[in-house]
Amino acid sequence: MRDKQQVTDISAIPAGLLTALRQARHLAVLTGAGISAESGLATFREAQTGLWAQFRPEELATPEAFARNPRLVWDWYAWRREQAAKAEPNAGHRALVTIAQKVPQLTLITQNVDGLHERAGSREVIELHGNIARMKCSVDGGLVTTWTETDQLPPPCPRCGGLLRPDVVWFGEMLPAQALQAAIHAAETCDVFLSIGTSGVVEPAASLPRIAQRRGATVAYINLDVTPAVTDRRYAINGKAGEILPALLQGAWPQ
Ligand code: BV8
Repeated sequence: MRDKQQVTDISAIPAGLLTALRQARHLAVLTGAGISAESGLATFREAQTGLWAQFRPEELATPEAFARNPRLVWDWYAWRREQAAKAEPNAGHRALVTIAQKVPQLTLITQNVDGLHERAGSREVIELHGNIARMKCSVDGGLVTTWTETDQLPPPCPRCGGLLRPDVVWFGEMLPAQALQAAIHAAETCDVFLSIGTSGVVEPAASLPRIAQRRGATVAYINLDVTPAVTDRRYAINGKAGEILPALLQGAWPQ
């Protein structure tokens, strides 16, 4: 099986974490850009490439940037939409789909807007920051699925003529209340919390693992450069999500 070839040395996974996973009633997972890195999508921390190298994401992913230069922001998202559409889910995304079948309850929370978890087969994904493939009107806020292609970019909303924008949460904007509430509830009630491929900078998502830890859950950070501050029931595993997640799966639920 393709994914099996990517299983790294299972001994790298702490036994305590494998036991906690096997016994978990409710597993909560938070993912960041790192889980999509092996699908070829640049993370936020990496310098942007080509035309976009001159910009920092934090400068473009804001209402102010869109107000100042809607065409520039629209083109950036059009480029990212194209990248996401060309990308394929990787072994990390797929391992989470299988792990969801092994535990009584899995709540998958993502900061990513690339839609790769759903394309891998995950269901009921909590998209804290929206989805780059969806468009909404920047004036009435309603979703827009079809519009007349003209040379005017961003296109006008067919309802009110306002400029269309991606249905993502920009810096300084509130997260979708229902999604945030569901994510916080999962962090408060899970018995194991996995934080995967995120630098843990952006709030309020970054607080979720801490909420889980405060409630006594076992928490594991899986990241390329995670701080090794391991304490009781808090694990830090350095490595690629696309290799560690299949190893977790194999180690906790041996075939
Ligand atoms: C909010 C969608 C209430 C858009 C994103 C001043 C004014 C206003 C707000 C603030 C302020 N100061 C602070 C804030 C709060 C702000 C914030 O947190 N800012 C940060 C920069 C300090 N948050 C907000 O604004 C949020 N809203 O707070 O509302 C409010 C309202 C008004 C005023 C005050 C408060 C909204 C935040 C959502 C922003 N939108 N995305 C888009 O995508 O274009 S965030 C965006 O960046 C991503 O979605 C993601 O969440 C984040 C990037 O983080 P990561 O996913 O962690 O990615 P990153 O590249 O950082 O890290 C990747 C990691 O993976 C690395 O550690 C790497 O080592 C690792 N990795 C790499 N490869 C692999 C790997 N790991 C494993 N395997 C691999 N192969």
